[in-house]
Amino acid sequence: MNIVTVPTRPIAGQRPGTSGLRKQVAVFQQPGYLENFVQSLFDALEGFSGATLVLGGDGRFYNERAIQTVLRMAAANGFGRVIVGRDGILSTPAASALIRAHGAFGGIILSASHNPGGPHGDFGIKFNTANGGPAPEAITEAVYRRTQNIERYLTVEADDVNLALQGRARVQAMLVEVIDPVAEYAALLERLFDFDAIARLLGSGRFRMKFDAMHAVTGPYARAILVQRLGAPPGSVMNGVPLPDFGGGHPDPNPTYAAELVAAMFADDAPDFGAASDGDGDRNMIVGRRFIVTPSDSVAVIAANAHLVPGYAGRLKGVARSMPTSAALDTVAKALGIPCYETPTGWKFFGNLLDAGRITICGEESAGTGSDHVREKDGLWAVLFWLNILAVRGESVEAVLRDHWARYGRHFYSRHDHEGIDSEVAESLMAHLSASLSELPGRRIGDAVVASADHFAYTDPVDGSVSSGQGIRIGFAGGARIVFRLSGTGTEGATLRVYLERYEPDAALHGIETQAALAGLIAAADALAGIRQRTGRTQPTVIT
Ligand code: VG1
Ligand code: CO
Repeated sequence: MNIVTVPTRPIAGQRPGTSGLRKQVAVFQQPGYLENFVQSLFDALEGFSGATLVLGGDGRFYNERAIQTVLRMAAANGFGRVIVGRDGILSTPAASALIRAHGAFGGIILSASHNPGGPHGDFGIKFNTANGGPAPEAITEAVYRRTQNIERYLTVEADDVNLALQGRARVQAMLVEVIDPVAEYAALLERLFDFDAIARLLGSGRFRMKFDAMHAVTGPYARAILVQRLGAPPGSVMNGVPLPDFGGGHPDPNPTYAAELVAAMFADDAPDFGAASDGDGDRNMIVGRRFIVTPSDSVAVIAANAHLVPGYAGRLKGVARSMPTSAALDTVAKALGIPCYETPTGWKFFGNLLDAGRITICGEESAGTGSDHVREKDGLWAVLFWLNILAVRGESVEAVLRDHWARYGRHFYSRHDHEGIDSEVAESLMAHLSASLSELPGRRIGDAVVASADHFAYTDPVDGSVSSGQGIRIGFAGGARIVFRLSGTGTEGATLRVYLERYEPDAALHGIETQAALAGLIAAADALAGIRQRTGRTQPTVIT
């Protein structure tokens, strides 16, 4: 093989965040930017000579160019085979499934997930290990260290691989298999859910659904599974054609950015069930008729109803949620008598628990839900889980939620995002809050008394690794809490996330509107952190 060694120099700022390295497209287009990161990744890894790599992305602008670059570099660095999705497409959960099914060394997923795409949008790259899950911090930090002293990258001279053509190709000695991005993933989901029951529901004429693919990666997956396999009418999938700029939208499934779906679900002739996924297909939003399901509630409902779903009946070993996710899941775990783990934000922290067989289902408040079937959160998996529950119970989404609250109590929950604030302002807000923590316990804020205030740190129960500085938690007497974090996925300025939660056992009070139910906490968050005064913002950019 003719390996070309290209001299290069370190480029600052290549530290992966919550989920891979995300930057504006223009940054990734700088000569050597992608190459430096990919070579640093390969330099930080060992034992892949002759091994298999899974490769694909969410179809955003620059996806195909980046894939061709990675293919040449994988060949030069000694991979034996790359499995790549046709047209360079692989959703994040589908990539995870392929890595596991093919015994791959790992996978490279090209995505900035929910961040906007297009020439003026964002691009991203992340590495998943042989278990199919996002690389743990030990690896991402080693990659980052390598980016700081890299001097060369390796590539080969070779023509582009025709990604439109399913089948085998070669990049010098390395085999490239271009595969259907949907087939194996769809077959995996079919083994978990009662497809016959769901097909009966969708074909009954008494149940209508809308799935919003937001012009992102799930379009082809949703058409193949919901329409072709389960018989939903073709109009059930909206925005189903992946576009390099996601149609100019923000492929983040929440009431603000999936406004089109929400409008349809609140219309007079609203369907019974609505759902949406994000850029790379790992998130989900669940909506009933005129009823939005909070992701924290969704994972709790999924766990509480898992006995109704063939792939999960009688086999919940434990559950886990990220720290800012509401404790609705904990309440279900307690009732089921199974452990509930609390991890930092980001799916990589669930990997060890899943691998060790300690948990079966896990979720995050940011619309991520998943299980041990892969090692990523999985948008369509959550949609099928809900459809399976509805098919068995024969009730509306709202009825399922009201029954859940009546049984377990309601965790009023909301996240307020302040996007695009000045980084220094955000850092100083967090620093001031941090400096005040030791004086807070015992203090009265509005009509609540602070019971605890700390930085969340996590010790992985499986490998003992410690992750500190994972968000500031303020707990109040009575159990309400506020969490403050800065986002680790944005590319411009900073995003302050404020997470608000209050438990209400009294069913007579479950109908209160969420923001009204949390008004006291919202005011307390501002009093504690000085959000308005420091950022000049009077309203959050996004409320979920
Ligand atoms: C956000 C979410 C987090 C999620 C991460 C990646 O991170 O809060 O829960 O795991 O995005 O999801 P942050 O650091 O911005 O809060 V995805 O679908 O963007 O890969
Ligand atoms: Co995503």
